[in-house]
Amino acid sequence: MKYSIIIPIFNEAKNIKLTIKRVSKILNQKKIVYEIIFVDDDSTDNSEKVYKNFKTSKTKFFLRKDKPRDLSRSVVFGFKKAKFNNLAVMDGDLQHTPNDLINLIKEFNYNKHDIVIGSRKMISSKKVNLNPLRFYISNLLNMVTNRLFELDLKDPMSGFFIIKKKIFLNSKRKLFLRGYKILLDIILSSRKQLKIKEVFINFKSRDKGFSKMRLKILLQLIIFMIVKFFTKIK
Ligand SMILES: Nc1nc2c(ncn2[C@@H]2O[C@H](COP(=O)(O)OP(=O)(O)OP(=O)(O)O)[C@@H](O)[C@H]2O)c(=O)[nH]1
Ligand SMILES: [Mg+2]
Repeated sequence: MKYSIIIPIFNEAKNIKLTIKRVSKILNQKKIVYEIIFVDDDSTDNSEKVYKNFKTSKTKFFLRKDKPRDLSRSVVFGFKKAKFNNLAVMDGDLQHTPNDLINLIKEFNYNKHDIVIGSRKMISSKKVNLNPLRFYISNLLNMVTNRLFELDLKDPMSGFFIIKKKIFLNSKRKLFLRGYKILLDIILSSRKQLKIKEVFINFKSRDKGFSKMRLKILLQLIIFMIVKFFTKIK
């Protein structure tokens, strides 16, 4: 199977080189047919210049100029540019490891899932490299999400997943399209019952660059959940 790997970035100049090198290396080793698509939300740190120094024949870079910048919209922008039918999404700050990408791909290749999620083991804040406050808020949100939407997912907020393009296309019209939770948005907007598999991943701490997580994103998520709850389609 062939994969389009979508990597949304905002001010990740310090991580682009290693991301291209590490992800490409393992995909080449495993003889996977792929393209890597960076969607840059008009970064202010020379990301595009850095990209040009390290690009390969299998990488692409798209600048998204729409304002305000938005992670979900960037991912969807990347989906629309993808040439393959299997869409993988991962962070561009090396928190998602190339080894885990291979594990997700293996699971996606050999079993007929609509979505495979790279899930963080949310058992202690240290294990998932989150500060205690973010860890507890994440856990609480996961619990509320599962309850509200009758799901049973360990990490419905993950930014690391693989999805069939047709599942995305199926949900497209109903997407909320704001904030960080594009995976949950797609799951809640899908018109069919989805076959979802979770694979545990190692979530590394961010070495370089800055987190873009803000209070605004949490508020967007709460509004998203309220809207989705009142427009539930199942
Ligand atoms: N295109 C685009 N990418 C974004 C935006 N916000 C974040 N990103 C990228 O999305 C990925 C995840 O964002 P992070 O800020 O690392 O979020 P996080 O991993 O939850 O937070 P940390 O653990 O603190 O790193 C990274 O590759 C970011 O560069 C955005 O508004 N637009
Ligand atoms: Mg990060």
